[in-house]
Amino acid sequence: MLTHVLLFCFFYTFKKKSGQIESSFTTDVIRCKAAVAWEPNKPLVIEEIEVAPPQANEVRIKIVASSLCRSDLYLLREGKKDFNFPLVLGHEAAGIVESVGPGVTEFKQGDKVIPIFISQCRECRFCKSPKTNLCDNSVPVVRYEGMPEPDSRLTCKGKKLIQYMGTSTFSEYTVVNQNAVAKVDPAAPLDKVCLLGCGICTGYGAAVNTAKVEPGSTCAVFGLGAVGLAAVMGCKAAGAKRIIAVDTNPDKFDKAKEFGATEFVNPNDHDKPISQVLSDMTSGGVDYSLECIGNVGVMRSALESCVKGWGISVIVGFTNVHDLSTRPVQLLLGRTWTGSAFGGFKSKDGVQQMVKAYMDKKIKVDEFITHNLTLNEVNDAIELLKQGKR
Ligand code: CXF
Ligand code: ZN
Repeated sequence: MLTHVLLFCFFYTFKKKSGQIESSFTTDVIRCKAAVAWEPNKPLVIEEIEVAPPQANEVRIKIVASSLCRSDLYLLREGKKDFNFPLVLGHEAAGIVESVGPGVTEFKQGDKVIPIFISQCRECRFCKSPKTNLCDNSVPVVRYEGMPEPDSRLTCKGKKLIQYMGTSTFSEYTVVNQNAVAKVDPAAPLDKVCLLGCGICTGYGAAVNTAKVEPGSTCAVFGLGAVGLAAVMGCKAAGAKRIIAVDTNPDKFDKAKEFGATEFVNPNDHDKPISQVLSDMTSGGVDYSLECIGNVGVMRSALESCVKGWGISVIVGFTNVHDLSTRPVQLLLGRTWTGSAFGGFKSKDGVQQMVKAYMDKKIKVDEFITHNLTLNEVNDAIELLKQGKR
């Protein structure tokens, strides 16, 4: 069977050093294990690394559980273009605050937290607008011309390790800016809620916040990995009547049904373009479509599967290719083509809201987990995710 999300857990008990004061600053460097990507497209190497103490406004976190997201693999494959190496991947995790730097008031040692790749400083123009979650103080997730690499607290063999997405959770410890950390319910199981650090919020929020799916509507979700399943779950929560799950791997349909999909389409079973198939099924096109793969061809199909007049298509899957196309008439006829990162959730607020929803049993999380592995098995996790063929 296939893989939705892989989880590897570092189960440690967190112990306070005797005599340590809870919110004291530390000057200790921690030596611990991390999975280092020395170069693109090569297996990660488990190394002993040094994790510097948190500086002003930073939090050092003991990672308890981290899952693997497809964007990590994308970077490992395409990395050289966007980021230099070596780096430490991982941006979907949960842990416990080990120490805090000067200026940190929101967190103390022992707090359960989820690091996030988008910050929420609450002060910038973007944080102040209800229209976006794209805080201006987030680290660059991909590097464009002239953009500096994010600073890093991780080193190995005398080399700085780039902290991909500012998080680098494939490490026993990491350091993250306090604006990009959400405190979570002390009762939350970290080996489950780690999934709220990316995939589930990304897919669910894309349906609920970005598309703003309406009750009684018809939706199509393209790609049934973790993000797609979360999008299906979001469409269902928003009251969609029909949720059409689209994937070239029919093994994924049972799981999609569990999450709320009502119909299933494998593009390989049809001679017609998938947009035509969906248009025929829905008398002219779906109200909402969500592309959860990161493939520009599928993005176009998703848009063209929408009904004229009011159809909304959301780009959710990540790719950094430079061109995307459709016929302008598709938009002229009233379709909206949009997208979101982290499901449009203001990052800290969104994580807390989703952890609460999980604790209140309003959303599924456990059902996304297919494997439990250790950090030492990270390359097996990568292989398993690659085999989840799409
Ligand atoms: C991210 C990937 C990098 C750009 C923003 C969205 N999604 C997470 O996996
Ligand atoms: Zn991700």
